[in-house]
Amino acid sequence: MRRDVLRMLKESDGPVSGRVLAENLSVSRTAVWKHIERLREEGYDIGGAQNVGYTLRSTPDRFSVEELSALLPGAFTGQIVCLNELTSTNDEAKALAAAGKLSPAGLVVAESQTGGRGRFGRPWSSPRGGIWMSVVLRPRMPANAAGRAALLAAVAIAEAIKETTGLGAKIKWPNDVLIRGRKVSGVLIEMAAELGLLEYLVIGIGINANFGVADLKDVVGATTLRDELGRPVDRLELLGRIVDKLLDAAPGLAHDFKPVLEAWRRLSDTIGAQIKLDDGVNVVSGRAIDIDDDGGLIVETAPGQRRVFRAGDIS
Ligand code: BT5
Repeated sequence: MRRDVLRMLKESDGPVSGRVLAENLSVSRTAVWKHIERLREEGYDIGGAQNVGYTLRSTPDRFSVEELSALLPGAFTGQIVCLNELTSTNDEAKALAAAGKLSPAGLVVAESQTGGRGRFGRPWSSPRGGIWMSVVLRPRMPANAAGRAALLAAVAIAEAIKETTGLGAKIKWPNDVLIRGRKVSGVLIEMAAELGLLEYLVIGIGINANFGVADLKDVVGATTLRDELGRPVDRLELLGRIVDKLLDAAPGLAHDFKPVLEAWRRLSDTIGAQIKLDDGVNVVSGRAIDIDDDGGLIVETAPGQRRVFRAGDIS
């Protein structure tokens, strides 16, 4: 019911009277007033009074199932987990997906993480004000195409940042998102498969949004959207755009990946650069030439000599 009150306030251009709300929702005006009071307690700035009409002036910078449900497509209805604090949204998403939940899709969001993870078990600093989320999708495709989801996620993040803030975000292979050369976002893909067929994908996304870089522990070379812009961003809008982009492109990961690859190349900070690549075994130097159809990095390690790398860190 509270969600319906909120939806009506959001959809209206001007004030909505208590009477209209009550009639539309088939409740008393007193009930409407109580819902408005609850929303105000939650941080919604709602102007007006019973006989003038209510106006939604601003929404709190906090994730809630109500807000997220109103924002996301129907596939997510009833499949959103939104918590104040969590060890890791990826861990929670994996546990739920493995138990058959979050189907056909799902979202786990936390205001902060106590055990956020990067790739290769590295820690991921996740203070309040960031966007720490895991999207569970179940596209029908061979498990070996799952790695492509990391490139898709990086493209979705970089494009959504550009659209919501105007900031020029670039991608560093394989899936770091940078602003002015500093890391603002990272992606951690996990999955489950059976007999070579993907069961579910967990797309873990971390974005440094509404906090300052000083809030990050033991991290160098990072930035945050608030630091870059000098003001907070609309985290909800950013999250919504990212999920939309993931949903649009995920079904095509196996057979229609060209548009994502092209977008990735356009946003790349890596192609053409002189790099050092650490693949966990060796460190090689060379020039990054391109990515292949699965997102492997093609590096010219010596004149006329090219190698493809599937994983690693570059500097
Ligand atoms: C990543 O790993 O960039 C993937 C990060 C994914 C985080 C999301 S948050 C939601 C979901 N739940 C999780 O538990 N994880 C996902 P990698 O490329 O390995 O980068 C890790 C390195 O980045 C660390 O070793 C630090 O040096 C640095 N780092 C840690 N926290 C950072 C932050 N908030 N911003 C920028 N860099 C950070």
